[in-house]
Amino acid sequence: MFELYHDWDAFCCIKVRFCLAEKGVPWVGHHVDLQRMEQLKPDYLALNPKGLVPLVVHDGRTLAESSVINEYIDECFDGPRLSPLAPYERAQMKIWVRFEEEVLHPSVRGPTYQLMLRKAFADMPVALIEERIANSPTAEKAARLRNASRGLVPDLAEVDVARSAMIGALDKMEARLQQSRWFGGDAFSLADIAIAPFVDRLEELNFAGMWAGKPAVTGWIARVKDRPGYWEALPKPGQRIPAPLPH
Ligand SMILES: N[C@@H](CCC(=O)N[C@@H](CS)C(=O)NCC(=O)O)C(=O)O
Repeated sequence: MFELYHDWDAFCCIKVRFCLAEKGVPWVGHHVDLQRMEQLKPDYLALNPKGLVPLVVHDGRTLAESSVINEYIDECFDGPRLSPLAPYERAQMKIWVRFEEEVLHPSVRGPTYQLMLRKAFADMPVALIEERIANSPTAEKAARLRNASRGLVPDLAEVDVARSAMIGALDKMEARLQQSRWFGGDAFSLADIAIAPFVDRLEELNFAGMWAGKPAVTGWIARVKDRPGYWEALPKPGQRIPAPLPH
């Protein structure tokens, strides 16, 4: 049995669900509601002391880190290969997965907290917020959550810094996709799976206009959206974080 601890509208969880859908792997889900800071409940921290989703339990063993999880899924299960065999293409795939980890996912974190989770946390009782934050494994996480749970006034400077990083990232993606149909080369791979949730989050943040004038990125997005697995991975109505605050 393949168990996934996840939240529906979390970047790294969409990434793992997209991989599972592409491979056709059945899974059982356990919802960890980030809008209620459930990643900081003691029973979840016992499974993943970092207090992050996703987390997998397979054959009784746990595994964290979405990119590692996706490689594991690709290797463990039948279904279409999601990693090129040719060494150079395989290396390219890894470079673009790393780009997602180092650039894309960090760039959405600020706006997600400032514009989306801030709104969600506004409905949480202060005592519950403090109870959860007290369990935070790092001071950085505690500070981020406390900042985002204090009122409905976002830190737009943080959003602007992120916006610049996103524009720079989309320029790099455009250059790569001018040369290559998919991020890893000729074939769809784990790199495309890793980067696809970035598109979804930008759409949720109402930043979709950022790829106007980027035909190669626009074409790649259309090809990703042609895949049923992408739609299977996305949250369904009612599973989304509320629409962002004005910005
Ligand atoms: N490098 C980790 C990052 C995991 C991560 O940051 N997960 C987010 C959701 S996409 C999370 O759990 N956020 C809750 C928090 O930071 O407290 C991975 O790829 O799995």
